[in-house]
This record gives sequence, C-alpha cells and structure tokens, in this order.
Amino acid sequence: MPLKNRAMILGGIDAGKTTLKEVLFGRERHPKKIKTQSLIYEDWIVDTPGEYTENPLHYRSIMATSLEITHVLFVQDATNEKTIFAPGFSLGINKLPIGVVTKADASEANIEQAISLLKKAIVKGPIVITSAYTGEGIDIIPALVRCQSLDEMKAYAASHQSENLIFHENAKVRRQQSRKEE
Ligand SMILES: Nc1nc2c(ncn2[C@@H]2O[C@H](COP(=O)(O)OP(=O)(O)O)[C@@H](O)[C@H]2O)c(=O)[nH]1
Ligand SMILES: [Mg+2]
Repeated sequence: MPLKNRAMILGGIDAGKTTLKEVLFGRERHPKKIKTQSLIYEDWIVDTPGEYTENPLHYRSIMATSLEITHVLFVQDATNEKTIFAPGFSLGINKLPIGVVTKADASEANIEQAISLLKKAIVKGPIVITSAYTGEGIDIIPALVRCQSLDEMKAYAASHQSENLIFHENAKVRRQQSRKEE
C-alpha cells in the first residue's frame, strides 16, 4: 500500500541512512558504500547526505525540504558514541519525529547509549532500534510513518509491544501536561 506520508532521513555521515532506505524498499544493501551526494527523493522517503545534518550551512535546505514531508527520521548509529544532534534538535523542525537507532547488530553497538542520545534530540516521540543487516525493527518504521500524530504513534507503540520500539516522553513535558489536565 503506498504511503501518503513522507519521511526525511537525517543523521551524520555513515550513520546508515542510505542502507536503511534500501532495506525499507526491500532491496539488497549496497555491496559497497556509495556516498549520498544530494537529496534523493524516492517514493515515501527523502534520503539526505550526512553533511546536511552535520553542517549548519545546509540547514536552509533541510528547512526547505521539510515543507514536503510529514515525518523526520533522526538516525543515530549505535556504534558511534557521539551524536551530531544538538539537544532538542527535533524541535527545530515542525514535523513528526521518529528516532532510529541503526547497526544494532554490530558487536561494538551500544544501544542504550544511542537511545539516550536520541532522547536528548527528541523531546517526545518513538525510538526504533534497528539493524539493516538482520532486519530487526525495520518494519516498524513504515507503520510509524503511516501515523498522523504523536498520539497515534504513541498508541501504536503501546499496542505493538516490541522490544525494538519505545515511546519517549521528556519527564518535564509529561509533568506539564498532567498539570494542565488537573
Ligand atoms: N553492522 C551494520 N553496519 C551497517 C548497518 N547499516 C549500515 N551499515 C554500514 O555503515 C556504513 C555507512 O552506511 P550508509 O548507509 O552509507 O550511511 P549514510 O552515510 O548514513 O548513508 C556502511 O559501511 C554500511 O555497510 C547495519 O545495520 N549494521
Ligand atoms: Mg547516504
């Protein structure tokens, strides 16, 4: 079923963005690394070069592209102890955020660390733990991109009950919300 929503993939150089896109389309991952040189629109995904997220000179392109999408995939490599996302990065783009941990299969992967880095970048939203090599977690991504709101993604996470999917909500945001409800 074609998706009417569209997701832009952001993340550092070599984070696994293009490999993720290939696997999402059911294709073999590239036998060798091919550098992404420009924005690549394909079906419901926009792949971006790592430089776009790493270099603030490209932010205007990210903002322009964000007008054409509904979701942003914030990709964090589990084998990289560093992140290129500043705290609260997702708040700068007014689209539905999805955190994606890549390379969960790698022997040197630190999944907990990658999750905590994404929790700082994304104030509220789902975080999916994936490996393009084993395929784990991959099918959760299109399901989330079908959702139209954070609440819908949260409900999906609650009903889906997968160890590869968590829904993150900043404790402070949660407190403010419950105070409003009182
Ligand atoms: N172990 C492992 N390596 C991966 C995975 N996905 C991508 N890679 C490797 O990470 C490198 C960068 O991948 P690429 O998709 O080109 O990253 P991009 O620069 O973010 O587009 C390549 O050598 C991939 O083979 C994965 O799920 N597991
Ligand atoms: Mg790429």
